[in-house]
Amino acid sequence: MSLDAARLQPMANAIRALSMDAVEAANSGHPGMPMGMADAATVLFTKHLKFDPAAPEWADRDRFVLSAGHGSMLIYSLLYLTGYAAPTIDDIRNFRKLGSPCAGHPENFLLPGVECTTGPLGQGLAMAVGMAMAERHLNAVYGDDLVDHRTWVVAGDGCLMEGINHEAIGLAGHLKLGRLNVLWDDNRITIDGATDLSTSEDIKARYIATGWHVTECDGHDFADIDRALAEAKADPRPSLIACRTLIGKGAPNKQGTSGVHGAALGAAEVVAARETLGWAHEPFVVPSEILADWHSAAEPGRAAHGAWAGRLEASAHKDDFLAQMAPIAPRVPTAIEGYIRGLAAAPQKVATRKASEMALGPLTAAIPQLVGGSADLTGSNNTKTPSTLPMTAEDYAGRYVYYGIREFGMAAAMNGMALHGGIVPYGGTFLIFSDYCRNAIRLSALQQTGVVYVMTHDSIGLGEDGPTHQPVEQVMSLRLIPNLNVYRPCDTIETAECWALALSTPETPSVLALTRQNLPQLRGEGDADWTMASNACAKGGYRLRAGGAGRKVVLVATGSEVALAVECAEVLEAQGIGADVVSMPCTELFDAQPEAYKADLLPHDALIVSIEAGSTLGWERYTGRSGLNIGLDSFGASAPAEDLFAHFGFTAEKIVPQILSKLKN
Ligand SMILES: Cc1ncc(C[n+]2csc(CCOP(=O)(O)OP(=O)(O)O)c2C)c(N)n1
Ligand SMILES: [Mg+2]
Repeated sequence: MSLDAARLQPMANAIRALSMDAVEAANSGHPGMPMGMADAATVLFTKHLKFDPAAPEWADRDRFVLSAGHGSMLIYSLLYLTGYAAPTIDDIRNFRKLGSPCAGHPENFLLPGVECTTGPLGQGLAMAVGMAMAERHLNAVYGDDLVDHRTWVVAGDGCLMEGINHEAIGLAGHLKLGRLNVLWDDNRITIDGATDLSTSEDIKARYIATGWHVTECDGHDFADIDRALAEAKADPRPSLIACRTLIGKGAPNKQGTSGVHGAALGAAEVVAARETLGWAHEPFVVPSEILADWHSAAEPGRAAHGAWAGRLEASAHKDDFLAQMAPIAPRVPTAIEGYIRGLAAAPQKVATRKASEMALGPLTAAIPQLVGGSADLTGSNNTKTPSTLPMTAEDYAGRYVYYGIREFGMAAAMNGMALHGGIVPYGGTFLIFSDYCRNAIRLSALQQTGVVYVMTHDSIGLGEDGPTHQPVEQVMSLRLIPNLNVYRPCDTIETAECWALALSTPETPSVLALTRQNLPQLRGEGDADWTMASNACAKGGYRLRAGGAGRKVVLVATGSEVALAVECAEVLEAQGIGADVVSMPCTELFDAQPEAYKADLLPHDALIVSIEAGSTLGWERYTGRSGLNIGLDSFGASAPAEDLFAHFGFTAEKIVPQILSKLKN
């Protein structure tokens, strides 16, 4: 399509009209950003973005990330205008209403073409970094014929001001992700007013300092925008394109002010905007010749898709490529079976972080989609295996990312890789710093990605580093996040079982909470012929040891406290008190079991005792109000782990008397 402004301007104004009308109808939403970025987006979609509306999942499409997610009407307008099956004009009419895929902020699970869920400022751009990493990795493995696309981002002042932006662009600059191009909506307005209320930063200098190429353009001059985007594409570095824009452009009395950021324009201003824009059409009506121009913008992408399909058909790597893009769950059982059977034959007393590394050995060897990493704690998280060589700017084929001390950036990048497809990312840090990643973990869950978080040093059991490093509330608080499986395995076999489960739930992310300290192997009996079907952790909780006759007590424990529960049970049994031990590596999976299974494990006629070296809040749902909850509801302390467990009451000598006294009452 030519850069004829007479043709492009009505196309851009269609975005403006749809955006202001949808926000008006909902009486809620953000018209300013889509109206301000309509011209830049029109040049991007008509001249640069590689996309095929008929195939939103096409592997070699360019990725478009609307990091400034509040401007959701921008992407809804673009998807409708270019001819995606959804949203329909009725969906747009119902913007922000129950049942419409045009939600307040773009949701990847509601609309094909929305690559990721955005709205939490800064994370869209940080996920785009992960998408660009995935592209370079798959390109290195499969070559230009099959993988050769760009990642485009529209980000606002807010995305660039967030702390995660520093982590994300540092990683992108270091990895020289030249196919990542960020259009910055440089409108110098945020909610509170002009940006000079809160910042004096030289953003361009910061990007240059992190290894980025920076250019700028008049965000309302089609030729200038096109020039800047072409320059960004040509530069081997990731690019920031500062698009100088007027927020709410076209609304004559409100443009350029924060008043247009997040509220309907109002009937009078909508009339005035129609006049200013020369848009005489009814709300939600786009004249057919403008729609036809928009549809023709998709032609080059359609042709590119056809050519790509031909290359795939002819490629010697076709089968491998399709396997790379397919779900990995079917590969997991055979990858792990032999290893677990070996553990049954030769038990090992190791930390579960070490057990995780041991499980990752055969898993990463058999499953090329696994790309690991750590936020500068590789030797502590035990995340690297011989199969995962470093991914670097010189060799993107590597499968291990040195994320640096960028926990939030790592988590967001992993979301981006998972959403890109072809990669199943896992990454490590200390469990205590899960809080640094927390909103990205939440987005893993909301976006239904299979990211795996390897969170080691999971309790006071880490010892001397003290309370700043000792998780207390983290395990329980992560359990609060919907669609997130939190695993706390108790030994080598459970750790491998939990890994196998984590890699078998492509739409549910997982956290593995792992110990620093060694733990005895409790499993093995009955595991000589282990198969995925006999994976005991799959039910979330299971009876590890059955008590003797006259069972009066059920001890429910996780991770490092399961061995302690076994010890307590032995003391009770010696006194003639039957005590079961239930290992509960994943409460989420347990909660999903049939009532009869749960009632059999946690019967009403027994005293239920939970033991977990962390917050007790929440354990009542398993122990009942008359049960006993052994845990830690204060900060830890700095000392050797054994001393801490004794000090905080995690010994059979301290726990058994409490059980006996409860039984008497
Ligand atoms: C992490 C986060 N903090 C706060 C918000 C609330 N919020 C939404 S938009 C916005 C201002 C963003 O300013 P800018 O990116 O410049 O957008 P513009 O006003 O230019 O459209 C804020 C604070 C959010 N969505 N995410
Ligand atoms: Mg702004």
